[in-house]
Order: sequence, then structure tokens, then C-alpha cells
Amino acid sequence: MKIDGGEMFARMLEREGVKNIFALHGGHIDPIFQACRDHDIRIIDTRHEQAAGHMADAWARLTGKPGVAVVTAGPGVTDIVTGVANAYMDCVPMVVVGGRHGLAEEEKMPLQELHGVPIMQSITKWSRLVRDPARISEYVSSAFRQATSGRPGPVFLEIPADVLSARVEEKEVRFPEIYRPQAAPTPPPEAIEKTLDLLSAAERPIILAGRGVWSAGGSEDLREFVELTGIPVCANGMTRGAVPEGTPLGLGGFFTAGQGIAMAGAVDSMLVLGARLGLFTGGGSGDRSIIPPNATVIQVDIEAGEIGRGRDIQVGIAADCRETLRALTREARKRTWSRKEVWIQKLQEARNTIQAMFADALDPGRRPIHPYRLAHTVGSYVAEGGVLVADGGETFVWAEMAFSARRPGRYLGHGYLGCLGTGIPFGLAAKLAYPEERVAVLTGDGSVGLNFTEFDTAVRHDLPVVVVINNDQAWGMCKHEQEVRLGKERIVGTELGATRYERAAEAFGVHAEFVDDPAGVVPALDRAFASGRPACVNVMTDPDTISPLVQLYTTRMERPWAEHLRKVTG
Ligand SMILES: Cc1ncc(C[n+]2csc(CCOP(=O)(O)OP(=O)(O)O)c2C)c(N)n1
Repeated sequence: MKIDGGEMFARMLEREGVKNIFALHGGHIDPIFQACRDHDIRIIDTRHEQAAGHMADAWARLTGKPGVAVVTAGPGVTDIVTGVANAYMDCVPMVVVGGRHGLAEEEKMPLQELHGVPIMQSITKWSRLVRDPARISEYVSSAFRQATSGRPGPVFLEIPADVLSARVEEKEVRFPEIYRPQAAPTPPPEAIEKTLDLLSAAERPIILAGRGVWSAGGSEDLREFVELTGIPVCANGMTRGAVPEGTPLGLGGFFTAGQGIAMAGAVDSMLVLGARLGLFTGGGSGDRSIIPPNATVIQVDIEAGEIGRGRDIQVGIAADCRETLRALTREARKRTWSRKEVWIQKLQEARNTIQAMFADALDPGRRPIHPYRLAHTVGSYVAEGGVLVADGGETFVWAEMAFSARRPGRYLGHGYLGCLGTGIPFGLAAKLAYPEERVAVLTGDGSVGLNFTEFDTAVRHDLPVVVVINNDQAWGMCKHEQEVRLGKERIVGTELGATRYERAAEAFGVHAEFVDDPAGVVPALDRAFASGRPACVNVMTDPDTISPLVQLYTTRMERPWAEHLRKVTG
């Protein structure tokens, strides 16, 4: 019997347990569509390849399994570049297959002639062109191995149309079965002992847990270690909520809790788990870093090259975060631990101070609606049993600050690409991953425009996600930056209109709500979630409220910003 490349691809997806792919059709890749149909692999067909990329990215972030995206030759490949770059910057495993003009058509000016590999090389871990039809399955297995091994990341496989559609004898094709390491890298025992010595001697210890903990499947292990040792945790991204926030040991996200840590006083020992030292930790060193310059730092990362970026590290462990947490807990059980109550109390006081700063913003009668209140209200709908996706400039900052994560793996924000437009695609992937849970997307009015047509994908695929627009009638973060830095008269190219986005979304068939009255926020959200359909809730908020982040970066204020703002606001 003869089979084509689409069949080989679909069989390998089955082997990998892939149930759905994200794609936008083109003739060059039709054999893959046909084979997926035959093998009952669901194709989530999007309206733009960028959205297919973001959905595959979010699927991987949520499930820990590589997301698969398939795009056509030429513009299909260029359109997905942003989605791939976003995953690359955050080390998210993703397998992207791109169509290509046939090998036989090279240099004959065929339709959509473009070489995808050189384009993808700088934003993928591994990027290859397949030339031999009989080796497609082998290349697919390599793609999955490359995407998931060591530091994860996106990979790209380019399959020319004539290679994909060529039919070869099945017995000539190898379908690899075992092609991955069976165990993750473990930490050396001496490093575990040294880490525990440092942490047990510390008076003011903190754990900084990045997304690496969640992606290693180590959230439960983190909670166990924290409960045993009584060390407070500040987490980021999908690891937020591994230790429920709002509890004595669950401090919150890097942005807000980092302020609290800085306010509470000098941390003397910090365990950094699966978090790169960059913008989200306030940099490697210096007055904006969450990690004080003279603290003792233990850093754990799957990628040895990340250890010691930007500052000196006392103990560096290049290993899997879950394996390291398990080893730490095993050895920590042999020691006695006492909670540092004075330290925990200080951290609590700092949290209270920050929360008090936004007490007025939360006033349900405040007019116009404060974006912090909107973020807080939306977050409360999904905190216990759902997912929050945040997209936008200041909107993302408000979500970071107002959301209190109770469970891990349920909060998706921006990463190091700072890529607007991820909101709706991320939300759709979340609904696909957790069909029984509520999914809310909180997005800026600027950002929602970037992948707006994905409301159509939500309706066609029956993915009831509630999209809430924080409508400040501007590219708010940019407008406010111009205003603070240069003055109101220098605002240029950053204003938008009082657009009725919900009406445009309604045309795709979603449930639509418009809110400009503070009393209308909760009833509109109630109706949107109760509708059981994808929904667009367009909320007019205060266009003049400037987020602390803009103030921090434009006025070059000293950290912690909370203290600075307290001085400014009295
Ligand atoms: C794709 C992309 N384009 C442009 C930017 C630059 N940028 C950063 S924040 C911002 C404003 C975002 O506006 P909006 O989505 O309305 O959210 P807001 O800041 O008003 O909450 C822009 C344009 C970016 N980060 N990503």
C-alpha cells in the first residue's frame, strides 16, 4: 500500500497523542487536512495564521504538550512569524509545519515561492526542510523531540508540496516509536544540601517561581515544599496560584508582590526556580530588581546558560524544576523548619499597604469605571474555577495587579515579546484545553483589534469565551507615556475612538454587551457568562487613569513604586 506525507504526519500526531491542530488552509498543505480528517484529528481553522500560532502556543503553555500549527506556503509562513516569535521568547514547545512550493518548481516563479527556513531560523530552536517523501515521519519525530527537550521552544518543518503529496510504499517508511529521553535532568545531591543549608539559615527567605515550574509539571511539588519549609512564594505567569495567592505564603505575581517584597525589607536568601532574570524580575541586579544586590541567590533552570544572567549566583543548578523540588522536599523532611512569622507579617503589611492604595478604585460607584476595578471584577469570575487571559498594555498591568490566582496554570499574560493581540487566540485555546471551566479574556481596545476576526473562530468552533474590552479609547500605555514624558500636547498617533466593538463582534454571532455605567459591569458579565456563547463585553473605562508601570518607567522613579506612589498621593 502507498501512503502520502499527510498520512505520515497524521500517524505521527496520533503517536504523540495530538488531538487538535491549529491551521489555515492552502492547496500546498491539503494532504495534511485530508489525513487529519481521516484520523479524527480536529482542525481548528483560524481566520489568520498569527492566531493559529498563538493558539498552538497557548495550548502548549496550558497542557505542557507541544502545540501544532500548520500553515501554507509563502504568506501562510510569514503570517505565523509573530506567533512563533512569541513562543520562542518564552521557551514554549510548538511544532509548526509550513507548506512550500515543490522542489521541482524551484526558481521557476511558482505561486507563493518563498524559503521559510531562513525566515524561521532566528525564532525557532530547530528549522528544517524535508526533501525525501519517505522520511517525513522521521522528521516529524525529530521536530517533537527538538521542541520538548532541554529548554523547550518552537520548531519549524517545511514540506514542499511535491514531497508532501508524493506516495511511497508504506513498508519503506519508518515510524519512530521511542525517540525521547525517559527522565529529566536531576540536581547533584551536594547542591541540594547547600541550598537547604542556605535557606534554613536565612531570616528573610523568598522563593521566586517562574513559569518553568509549571511547565516542568512541578506546581504541586512547589506547594509541598513551601508548606514544609514555610518559605513565602512570589510567582509568575502560569505558576501563579501554585500556592494560592492571598494566603500568608502565596504573595502574588512578580510585579505587585515584588513591590511588597522590596517594601518589606532586605531579602537575605532567594531561591529562583525556572525564572529568567530579566524585565519580569526587575532585571538581574540594580535598584529595580526584586532580588536585592547582597542577597544569597540559588538559581535553578533547565538551561545552564540562564544561570547567572546579569548578577552573581551563589548556587547554580542546571536541572529540571520538578526534579529539583522533589529532591529538596525529600531532603528537607530530614530537617526541622520553623516559619519566619515576623518576616511573613512584614510581607503581609506591605501587601495591605499596596491594596489600600487601590481601595478607592474599587468603589463600585466610581465614575468613570476605573480599569483596576474592571480587572478585579473580571478576575473574580474566574479566580476559583476558570482561566484569565490578559492582553494589552496597561490592561495587562491592571490584570497582573488585581488578579489573585488560586490555582496554577490558569493565568495567561504577556511574555518577553510583549506581543499585543494574543488575547482572543489564547482564550480560545484555554477553552479548548479546559472546556468545563470559565474563560475570560481581558483586553485593551487597541489589542482586541489585532485578532478581532477570531470571534468568528470562537463561534464556528463553539468556544464560549467571554472577551471583556477595557475601552479607554486609546493605545493607553503609549498615550500615557507620551503624556507623562512630554505633556498632553505631545499626544500623537495613540488615540482611538469610542468604538462600539461589541456591535462588530455581534456580526460574527457572539453575545454582545455595552457598559458605560459602573452599575452595569456585574450584570453584563453575569449575562455574558450565562449566555453559554462566545461574548464581547465592551466596557468604557477612565481614559485618564495612568498605571503604576507607566509612571515607574517614564519618571524613572526609584523602586519600590508603591512607596513612591504613596508619597505622591500622600
Ligand atoms: C503587536 C504590538 N504592537 C505594538 C506594541 C507597542 N505597544 C505596547 S503597549 C501598547 C498600547 C496597548 O493599547 P491597548 O491594547 O488599548 O491597551 P491599554 O494600554 O490601553 O490598556 C502598544 C501599541 C506591542 N507591544 N505589540
